[in-house]
Amino acid sequence: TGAISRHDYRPPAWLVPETRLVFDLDPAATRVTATLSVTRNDASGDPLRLDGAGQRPLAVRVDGVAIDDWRIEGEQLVVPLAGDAHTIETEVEIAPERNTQLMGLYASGGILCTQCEAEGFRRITYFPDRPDVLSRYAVRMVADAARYPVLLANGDPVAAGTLDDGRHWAEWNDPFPKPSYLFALVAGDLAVNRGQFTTQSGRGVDLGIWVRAGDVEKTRHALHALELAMAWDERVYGREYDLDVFNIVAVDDFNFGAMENKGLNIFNSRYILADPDTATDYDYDAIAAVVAHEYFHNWSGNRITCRDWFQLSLKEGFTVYRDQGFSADQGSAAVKRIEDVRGLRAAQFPEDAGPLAHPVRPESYIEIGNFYTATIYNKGAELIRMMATILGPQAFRAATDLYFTRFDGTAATCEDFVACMEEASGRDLTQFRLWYSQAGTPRVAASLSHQAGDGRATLRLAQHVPATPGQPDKQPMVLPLRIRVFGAETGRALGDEQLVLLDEAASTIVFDGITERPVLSVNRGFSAPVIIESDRSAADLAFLSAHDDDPFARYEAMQQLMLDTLVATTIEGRPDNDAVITAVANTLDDRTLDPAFVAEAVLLPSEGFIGDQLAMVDPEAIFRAREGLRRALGLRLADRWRDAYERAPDGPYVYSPAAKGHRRLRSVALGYIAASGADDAATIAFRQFERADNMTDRQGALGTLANGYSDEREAALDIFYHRYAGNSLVIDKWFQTQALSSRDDTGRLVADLARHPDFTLANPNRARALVGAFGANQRAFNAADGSGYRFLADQLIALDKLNPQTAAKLLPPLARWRRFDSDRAALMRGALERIVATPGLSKDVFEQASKSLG
Ligand code: BAL
Ligand code: ZN
Repeated sequence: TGAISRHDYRPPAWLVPETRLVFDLDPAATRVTATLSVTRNDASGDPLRLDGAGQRPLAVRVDGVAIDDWRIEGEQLVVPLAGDAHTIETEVEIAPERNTQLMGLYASGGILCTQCEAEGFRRITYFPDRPDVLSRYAVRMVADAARYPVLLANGDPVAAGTLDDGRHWAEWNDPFPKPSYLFALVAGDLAVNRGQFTTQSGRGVDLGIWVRAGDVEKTRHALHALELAMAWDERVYGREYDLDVFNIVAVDDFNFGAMENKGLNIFNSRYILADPDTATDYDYDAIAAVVAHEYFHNWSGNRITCRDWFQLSLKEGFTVYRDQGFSADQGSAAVKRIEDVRGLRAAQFPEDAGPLAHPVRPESYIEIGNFYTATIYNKGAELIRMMATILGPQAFRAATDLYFTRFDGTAATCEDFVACMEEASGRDLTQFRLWYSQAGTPRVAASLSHQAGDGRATLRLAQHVPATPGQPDKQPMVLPLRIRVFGAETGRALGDEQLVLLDEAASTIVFDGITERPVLSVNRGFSAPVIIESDRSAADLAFLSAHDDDPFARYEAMQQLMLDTLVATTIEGRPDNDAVITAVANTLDDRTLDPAFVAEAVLLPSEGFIGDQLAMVDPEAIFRAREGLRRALGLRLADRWRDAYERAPDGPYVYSPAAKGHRRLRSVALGYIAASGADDAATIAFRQFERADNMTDRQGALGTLANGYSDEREAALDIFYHRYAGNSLVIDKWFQTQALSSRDDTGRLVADLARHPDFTLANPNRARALVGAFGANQRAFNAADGSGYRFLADQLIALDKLNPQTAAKLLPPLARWRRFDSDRAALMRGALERIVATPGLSKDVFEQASKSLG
């Protein structure tokens, strides 16, 4: 299969202390000359092996002399070398304009740019393309001055000039040794929004965000976020920026959200460009989070990188944890936590429960591009969060200081990070390490009983980690559970919150002085990424949703109440919605609550999350149950929704936590008004659509209309499309909104949209907006006739020929076949088998499809 195993790691036979690259840039034929100083790193006597992909060497020189005893093995250039230190020079020619994979050097809308993580650098030049080979780079770019007036690379600019033939050149040096995956260059006709940042030690840094000339106004939010992030990292982690310049470039065609190349971040334009007319509050938040994330990588990723790709979560999990902390500090920490947990449950829990489950530190891979997953990123962040909880803030900060100091300038491992946590805190994390090696979401049974006579309560906890592929038997993990008990009669807390470390299969905790019936609040703040199975009644959950002092726990109690109700309705078909309706009414009536919190708390769990609770997913029954509850809530609380809808203050758009919360609640209320079937719902939504001075309200209204069958729906989609023609990020929203629609005919409409002149698989954002969103539409995708599966397979096979990495990311919805009835399962397997049998399939898609078939 070509799988690579973690245990096969060997240090590199050769190091490359210095790298000089000369690029003669041209979209059709770019000449790359690479001069590497190489030094032997072991006693093996091995030849020098340089990774390549797709190119042939035009010349190979050793110490300035052309040689011809090199050979190609697989895709590697093998150069036999006597002695311990040499200079190797290679020349290759590549064609950026024909690079549809968007890995290596490619063209996006007339801009030449790079993406090298994980293994794109080998598509540019021959190099030991592995993260533990750190090199100092000097880069010279030569390009047509009119087409590519701006030339950027990593580090600091050192020289520039013009040539007689209409071309110009620029040289950049990066003084910090880095792995090849952090290499970047950009050449294009770009305009800049400049900023200045003074670091805590008083050094000035020139900031620049580079975009097409017409987009400069849309970079203000991103630049502001960058300045906030730089200050935050100094304040919270003591991390200061280290170069004289920090540049960000936005391009339209990008596989990831963004990339943390040293000193030259390259971004998917969707995570840079924003103004109120084209970007939602969600987009604004995401831009700030991603700008911060990439910036934070300068320390957690670049100054300290990964020894090998099995350690990917070392930088990604930690950096997500850091960006989550940053975002929490910009507004409501409680709402941020709710959003993050919702995301974890939407993406990571299903991954951990299916055939693509893998540990946070995987044991093997075929294509590393498939491991940029919710497990590596988001579960990885939860691991860091648990260690921070166990250590407490001071010891955690001491531990991160130790980590940054000790491993600066090196390629480190997850083990190195955990060892720093232990050393700085004096705690033994031996058992905690299982979180890195065991896949699967632990399930925790929690049951509280009351011995009224002796004023005691007994909490019984038991954990179970389900089997996952290749891991049939699991050990008990260390689960940090924040727990508190409340009195059902008085509503008061009965004692302080406790941090319980459940590290055995089962454990009992006794609470004394419990004089009234106790109600259990457990896993507060989602202190451990687990599934709680408790026997709490609907009444107790409703009680917690009104009385718990931990906002996350309040939200969670409401979610559990809704989930229990929806699961029962799905299975039995006889809804008993009263407890949910009362709890939602109480939440809407509590004017002390933050509207942003209320909006989250009253939202029903997604169809996907309901399905995850069931042994067998019945997408139609889930949809009916959920729509039934939405309608009941809409009808029974009709006045309250109208009140919540009207309550939001009017006035011009402001991006602030308070204004955001009002808009969010308004949009949720509109959804319930529509769900009630009210005659005027489409009129209200259309009025909001037309009058909105911002994309949040406009798209909120469009989403509500798109779920229905009104004339206003067609009018709004049409107006929206024409208003934003040519703005690809907004047209993505147009596609996505329709792909997520709950209409009965969404499958057919999506198939039509795939033939729309504006649809293209060549742009990853567009592919994700239609095909990716459709795969997340549980009911439409799982149509009983298999049309959704066929559609996804067709698109995926077509996309694989252009861009395997993005194609493979669309596959996971097909991996859920074991959870469905035998007819659907057979249809899904049929789609997977057709994919696997496709001639010329990439290893990216092969790995995902073959593992999914299991
Ligand atoms: N390193 C790939 C993009 C990111 O996680 O920042
Ligand atoms: Zn990252």
